[in-house]
Amino acid sequence: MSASRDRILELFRQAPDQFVSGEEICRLLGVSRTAIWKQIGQLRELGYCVEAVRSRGYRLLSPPDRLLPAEVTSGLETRRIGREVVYFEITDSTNAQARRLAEDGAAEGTVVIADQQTSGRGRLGRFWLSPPGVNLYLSIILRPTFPPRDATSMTFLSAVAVAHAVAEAGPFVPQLKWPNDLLLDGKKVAGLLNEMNAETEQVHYLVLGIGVNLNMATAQFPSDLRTPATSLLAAGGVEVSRRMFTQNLLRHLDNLYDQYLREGFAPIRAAWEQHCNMIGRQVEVDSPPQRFVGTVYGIDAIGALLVDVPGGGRERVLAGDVRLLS
Ligand code: BT5
Repeated sequence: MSASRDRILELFRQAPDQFVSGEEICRLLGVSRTAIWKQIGQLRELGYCVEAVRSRGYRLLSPPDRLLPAEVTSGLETRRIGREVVYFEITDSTNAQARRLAEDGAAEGTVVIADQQTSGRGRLGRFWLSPPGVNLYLSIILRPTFPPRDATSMTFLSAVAVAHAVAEAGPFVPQLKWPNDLLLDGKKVAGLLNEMNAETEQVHYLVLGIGVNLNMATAQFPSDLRTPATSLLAAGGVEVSRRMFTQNLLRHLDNLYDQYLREGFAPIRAAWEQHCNMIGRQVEVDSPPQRFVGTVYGIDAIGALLVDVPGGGRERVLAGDVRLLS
């Protein structure tokens, strides 16, 4: 991470296609010419094509599709989410990093992004495949005043936000699968992992973890994943701008969170049910120690799955996995 590098990128973004003089950068950043030259070298290593012309300065020719803080925050204008972005080229897991930052007092809305994860996490100790340069791996720190029992709503809120961002990225019809998957044509394109640190009555912080397969090639998916997987590139045939997708996603998260704080779970529940591909369909529920078959009715006021079972009863499923049968 480098604050000067981000400031230089910001200056380039403010003056598209124009030269920014070395002198001006020195003055604005309060650093030496040598320091700037070093930062420009780092940007080039990251794939930024920066032209340097004696007596005119530096000009950004072609920005690569990277998710450095300056790229993500430029023009974002959200209320809470993404006011602060922390970036890692490579890290173990953005959720793990977000938890560390939250323990150290990071503000609500702080977003942690990585280009690559070495121990990307799924639920129940599962892994999340996180190769570099192609996808989005992001975690958001929230410090809500609502009680811990309401925290499950945030999984549904992030699912709806990802669904909106996916629908905007191309001719896609995202389907939500309870509790935390987003599918395209029945294949998993995104996963959510929300974690909480709380006492009985108070949430210290929540971490909303989101992984979206954007430009991953079909050949990069191993054949033994739990559910068949896809990416927006594989499903739509066109590369997606990671930067634009991330900004759209953060805007949706920010708007939905704001709406949630004002109006509660009802609008999010309705939006989630609208995108859910399970309503009215037969499923097999695996919620240890229970396993049964039934027809999905919807979700309740805290996001539990409601399943009508043969014989007339309605089960409430709080945790587990669900498989479509028809
Ligand atoms: C999830 O778990 O779907 C939650 C994934 C959350 C990932 C994000 S990335 C940013 C943040 N930082 C983290 O460390 N995690 C979060 P689950 O429902 O348990 O699904 C995991 C299963 O999906 C694995 O066991 C694999 O079979 C499969 N899988 C792994 N990587 C995948 C990928 N990239 N795309 C589709 N499926 C994948």
